[in-house]
Amino acid sequence: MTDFFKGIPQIKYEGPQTENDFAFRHYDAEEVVMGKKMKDHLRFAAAYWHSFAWSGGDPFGGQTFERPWFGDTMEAAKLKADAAFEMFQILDVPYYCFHDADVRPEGADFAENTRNLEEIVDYFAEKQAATGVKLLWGTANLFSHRRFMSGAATNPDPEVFAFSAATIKTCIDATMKLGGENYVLWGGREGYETLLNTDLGRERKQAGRMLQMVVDYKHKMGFKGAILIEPKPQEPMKHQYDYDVATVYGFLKEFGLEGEVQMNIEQGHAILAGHSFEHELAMARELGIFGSIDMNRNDYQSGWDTDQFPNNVPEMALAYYEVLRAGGFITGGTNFDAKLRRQSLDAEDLILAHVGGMDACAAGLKAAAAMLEDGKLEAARDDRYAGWETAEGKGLMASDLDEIASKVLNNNINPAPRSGRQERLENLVNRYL
Ligand code: XUL
Ligand code: CO
Repeated sequence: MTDFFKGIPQIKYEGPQTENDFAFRHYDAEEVVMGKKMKDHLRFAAAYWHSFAWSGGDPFGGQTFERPWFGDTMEAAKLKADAAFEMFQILDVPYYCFHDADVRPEGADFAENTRNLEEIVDYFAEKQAATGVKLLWGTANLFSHRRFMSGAATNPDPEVFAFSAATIKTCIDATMKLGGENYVLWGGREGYETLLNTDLGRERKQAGRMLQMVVDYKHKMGFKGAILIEPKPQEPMKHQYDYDVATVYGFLKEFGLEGEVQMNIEQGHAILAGHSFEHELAMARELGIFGSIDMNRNDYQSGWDTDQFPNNVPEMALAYYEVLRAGGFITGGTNFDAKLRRQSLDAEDLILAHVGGMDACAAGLKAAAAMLEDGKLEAARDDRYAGWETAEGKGLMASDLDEIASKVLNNNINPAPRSGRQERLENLVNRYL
């Protein structure tokens, strides 16, 4: 037991009318929505890196947070784990996610990194057994250490490729040992700063080969979870190879990995790519590669990946609408890849950030479920495409240009434009919020 969260109560559902800051207004874990408990729809996870490893720095200033577990020793890593599992329990989040570098002290070399990771994984296994908290996904941090400054899989130095491959192996092993339900790859430095020094073709092939090795290892080890790629268009590199869902799909096809790898889609990354979150979710669904989500929000003025906690219910509603249309999560979940603002120093800030985020997601989910169950939005969509369900519409797809040209001429086809009814549909959506 640490005393970091001393005085903070267990967070419970009290309903929208409560005046208690330390309570859920919308997230009632046991409430059934569309035939499933809310906790099973949302499958919340807390992110170790933002909540327990980040020290509050920004490009203009260093650490603002003072945490008793800061320090690069095994003792500190265990204290950090104690506090982390206390937070998971206060919030009753069923899952957590971590990178190797968030949870273990940095070693002098690969062997020491591995020993440190194994020691902390054993500690996590005990904590999971004692609390019932589970691992949604594990991943390797192949972007913070200076050895990765020019990439991990895409590095010009084959020794860095080797170090990265070996590290991924240890992180898949750790994920499996902890019963993790997914393994995530975010290509933090897999991109480039300038074409003047970059062999783009070679780097993409290296990334493809690494991913094939990951998939092969998954099968060799009998890992039942999903391998997930998390697309992001820029930051840290000026050009990232995993730009967005559609780009990653092309990459998977090129390397014969479609059907093997799914997407972990992050709200803020979608915005950086010039998309909406719901666009990326819908695209993944249509391509059959929807897996999991990283939930957060960006600051729309700064245009940067600010990783704030989500608080915009209308945005959440449209996102969960697409999640529900995709059939919901199977191995995936809602991971809060979100961090406090650097002035939010207190333990209670960490708790209240999650409470607000969980409530916004729950309110969004309920609105999304109501929209779907009501069916008005889908009926309007069906109506818009109804022509394609007629014999003539279906026939077009099997025709050629000659046949179609004769048909247009003979039947004097002269289409009249129809309203897209956007405002009417926007008004409809607002009725559920
Ligand atoms: C970075 C980011 C990562 C991944 C995991 O923007 O989202 O935290 O989620 O490496
Ligand atoms: Co993320």
